[in-house]
Amino acid sequence: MRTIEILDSHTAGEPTRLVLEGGPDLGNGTIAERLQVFRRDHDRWRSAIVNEPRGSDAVVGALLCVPSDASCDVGVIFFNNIGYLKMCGHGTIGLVASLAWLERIKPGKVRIETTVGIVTAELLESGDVVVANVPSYRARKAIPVDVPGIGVVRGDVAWGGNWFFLVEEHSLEVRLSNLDALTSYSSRIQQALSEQGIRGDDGAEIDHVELFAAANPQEADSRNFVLCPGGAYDRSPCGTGTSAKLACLYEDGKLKERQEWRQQGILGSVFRGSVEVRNGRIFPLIRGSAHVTLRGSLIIDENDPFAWGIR
Ligand code: PYC
Repeated sequence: MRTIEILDSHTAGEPTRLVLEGGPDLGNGTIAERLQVFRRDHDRWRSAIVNEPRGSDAVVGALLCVPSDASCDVGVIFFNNIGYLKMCGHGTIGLVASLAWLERIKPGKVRIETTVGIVTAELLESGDVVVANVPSYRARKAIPVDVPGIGVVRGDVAWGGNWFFLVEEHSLEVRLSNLDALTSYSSRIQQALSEQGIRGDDGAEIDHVELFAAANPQEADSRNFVLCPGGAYDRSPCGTGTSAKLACLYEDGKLKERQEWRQQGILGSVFRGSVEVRNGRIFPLIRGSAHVTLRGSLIIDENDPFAWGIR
């Protein structure tokens, strides 16, 4: 019998399950190296933590780690129903809000070692969290992809800590009641990108698809739907997706440095974003809030046929 100590939260509706204790032993390498160990030797832990019967396709796991970089306060590895996320914006907001809830941190800055570099977050007195993400950029603009059953769809390939295909022009209504159509459309785009070898700069799969629509200007500057790897949609406006969007807007001259951009997600919740430019690199800032929903222990009983999750 094993127990895993967890703290659940949601950020703008999107769940994060923070693993505090009892997770797999990944050694003392860098967080990027520990991710390789997690994937190679302990993947069943990922499934046990986020998948049914204890979780759901929407849950993003965040394994809290001792950082290898002495300048950092914590390390984290993000994962989901089918694999590992390179970075996660909503999950970082959830992590910081959870550490605050546990009284492990006070308002101020937190340096976080992630698998794609160091991310700084600031816990504000209000409880909001501002994530200073990894540098983000657009790799290719208006790439056509021939999607079976749909036709040619054009989108930008951009990095915001994960790889995204950002689509402005499509025929779908971006609202919650249209979820099935949005999911099917985005899944077909994702599959076509993969089959046609359209990839991120480092040859990595473009595993997130983001569709945009106009928002009510009193609420936001844009509305999105984001399909995550594994088929679940992001309940939040997606921190890394908003970062990719901010980089594209800045590169198009549609957003100035430090100008606020309000990105609304499919549930109506909003992240406030902006960019800072240093040495020609675009650093997105994403502001949001998270709420703790559950503290508990997951129990892994080897006699349980679904002890390691339903995969
Ligand atoms: O907020 O970056 C994010 C994210 C990625 C996948 C789910 N949420």
